[in-house]
Formats: sequence, C-alpha cells, structure tokens
Amino acid sequence: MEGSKGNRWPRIIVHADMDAFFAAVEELDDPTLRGRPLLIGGQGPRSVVATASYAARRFGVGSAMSMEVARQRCPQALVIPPRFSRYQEISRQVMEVFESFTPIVEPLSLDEAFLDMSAARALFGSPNELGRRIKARVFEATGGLKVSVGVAPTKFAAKVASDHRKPDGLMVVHPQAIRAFLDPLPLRRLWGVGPVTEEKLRKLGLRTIGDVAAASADLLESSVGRQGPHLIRLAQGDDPRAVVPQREARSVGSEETLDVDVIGPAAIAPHLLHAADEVAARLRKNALVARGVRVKLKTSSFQIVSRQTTLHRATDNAGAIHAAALALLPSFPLDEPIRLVGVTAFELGEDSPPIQGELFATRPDPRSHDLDRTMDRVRSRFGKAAIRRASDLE
Ligand code: TTP
Ligand code: MG
Repeated sequence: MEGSKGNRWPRIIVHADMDAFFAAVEELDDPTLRGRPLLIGGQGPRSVVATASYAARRFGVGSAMSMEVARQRCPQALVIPPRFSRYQEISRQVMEVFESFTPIVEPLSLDEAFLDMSAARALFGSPNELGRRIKARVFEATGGLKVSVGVAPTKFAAKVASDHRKPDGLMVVHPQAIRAFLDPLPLRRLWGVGPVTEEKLRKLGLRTIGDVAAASADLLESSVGRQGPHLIRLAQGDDPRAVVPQREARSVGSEETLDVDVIGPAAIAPHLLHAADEVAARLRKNALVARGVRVKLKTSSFQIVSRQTTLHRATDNAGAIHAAALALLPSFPLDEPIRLVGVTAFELGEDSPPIQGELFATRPDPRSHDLDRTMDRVRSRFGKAAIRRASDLE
C-alpha cells in the first residue's frame, strides 16, 4: 500500500539535469581539475563558453558568454576545448540509468530528461526517496557525476524544481504546494516567456508567476494573444503535458478506460485478458518476447497503482501474459472501484526459435499459441472487432 502522502499525487514527473555537465566530465576524467575554475569552449577570438564549472561561475561567467569576456572576468580560469564524443558517451550512461527507473524517459538534451514515474511509484518509495535513488544511481554509473533532480506532479514544476537547488540539488514539489512554489518566481521562469513577452507582461503591471496566475484571461489575451490563457494555466500549476519517450520502445502496453467502473478481481479479469491479447499481438507483430509483465489499475478516485512480475521464460503468448497479470491482482488494494485497466510487457527480447528440448517450456500450450496466431490473422484481415474471445464478451 502507498503512504497517504503518495495518494495525492496525480502524476509523478521527474526532471533531471546534470550539474555543469561538460565541465563535470572534464573534472571526472582529470581529477587535478576538480574544484578549479574551468571554461569549456574554443580558444578563438569569436568563441563562446559552452559551460563553466561552478568554481568559475562565482566570477560571473556562464554559458553562451563570449570567451573573451569570460576570461576577463575570470583570468585564472583554465580554458578547455569541448570533447563532444566523450559527453555523448556519458550521456548514454545517464539516459540508461533513467531508463532503468521507467520506460517513459524524454531526453531534452545530452544532460537533461523528463521521467514519468507515475506507474512505478510503488517500486521506489516516496518522491523524495525516488529522487535520492536517481541521484545515487547516476553518481554510481558515471563514477562520480552529480545530477540535480526536481520531482513534481507536472513537467513545468519539475523543471523549475530541478534548477532550484543546483548544484547537487533535490527538490520535491508536492501537489498542494505547487502554487506556493511558483507564485514568487519571476516572469522569465514561466515556460514560453522570452524577453518580448516579459516586457508585455510587465507593462500590464505583472511581476511574478503568481501575478500571471491571478490575472484575467481577457487582459492577458489583449496583450499577448492566444498565449495568454495558456500562460495563466501554466502559472496556476495546470500543465497536463505528457512525458513523451523518444527512444525505441522498451515496453509494449495496452490500457483501457472502462465504460463503467468495476470492482473486484472477477470483474477486472476479463479486461486484463483483453489487454493481454492486445499486448501479445503487438509483441508478435514486432517479433518480440517479454519477460516482464506489469499491471496498472486506476481507481475511481484516480489513484494509479501498478504491480509487476517476471516470468520464468520470455513469451508473446496472451494466455501466459494474462495468467501473470491475474496472479498480480491479489497484491492490489481492490476495495475501490476501478476505472482503468492496463497491462504492459517489458524486458523485451527478440523472438527466437525455441531451443530443442525446451519446446514445451517455451510454448507451454502450443494450441494457445496457434489460437493467438489465428486471431492475429483474422484481425489483420477483418479488423480488430472481427474476433474476440468468448470470455471477452459480457
Ligand atoms: P546546461 O544543463 O544548461 O548547463 P550545465 O549542465 O553546464 O550547468 P547546470 O545545469 O548545472 O546549470 O547545459 C548542459 C551542457 O550543454 C553544458 O554543460 C554545455 C552545453 N551547453 C552549450 O554548449 N551551450 C549552451 O549555451 C548551454 C546552455 C549549454
Ligand atoms: Mg545541466
């Protein structure tokens, strides 16, 4: 069971951003550089600073500044030319760590990504504990790099939060604290507000995100057009944007919001079968097999709970996935009506012919495998609704 704190989180979104990324990698690879003022960038007269170590930032230098100006402000800084392939290599390690927490990872740049942890919350403890674990795993995997982490119910709040306590930061913004967190921040922290929009908003007498949240939609629309209502919603902490994974699929899922809520395992089971059918069909279509099976349920009060299990053998069989999903049901709190049922297969691998002697273990029931294939063929010729299991029908 989740703690009562976790229950008020509609979604758990993490934004993670490495500290002084290029400079930190240079310090990692050459410990004699640690703690020294570093400017990463070219030496030429027109070059700009890609990033500065935190020791150099104290002198008022930073990204995108001309190298010339930066060197004037911080003459003792060491200038280091960037090594992009090394940064890419470390970036891959970091993204892999993120993907070990959730398949829903949206990288924004080499050193930064959103993670949607909503479905995996039961695995990693409280949002604070989750943030600590991500930081520790990144540190471990890279051999000593630090990442700042923001955890919040929306992308916008998570992004602002990760920056709030940099470097080596961890900040959790609880759903009920979003407004208090955002309100005092300056206009420029609002997504989509550049210098031009900022000036327009200032002319309206607005100074902070809280001012925007309290402004009238008509007033804002007359000044900044259709962006106005959007900015108000964002300032009010209303940001429904989803984390959109941009990597190759690491899992295959199917979920369905039910026409009517159901209660109890017997009522949930047919929906699990329906989802397992879909998942298995997509696995087969992509010549994949899965070892992990995850069930996600959303209660009528919109709480999401998920549980997962690992199969002895990888499968693309609907029956095997359904059986694993059913076996997870007793570990759910099932006393509330359920409005959404989902099944996800993960730990994917390529489908390969069964090894001799393992035939029956790999394909526990050859007839059920044939049934799956037949259903695929009928569906692909006549559409998805053409055939359903008898047990799928009410
Ligand atoms: P950032 O995350 O913006 O900066 P950072 O990681 O150096 O520092 P911090 O997050 O702690 O504030 O960018 C990540 C890397 O991208 C940065 O190390 C260098 C590169 N970069 C540029 O090359 N040019 C730029 O203008 C910016 C902003 C970043
Ligand atoms: Mg960074």
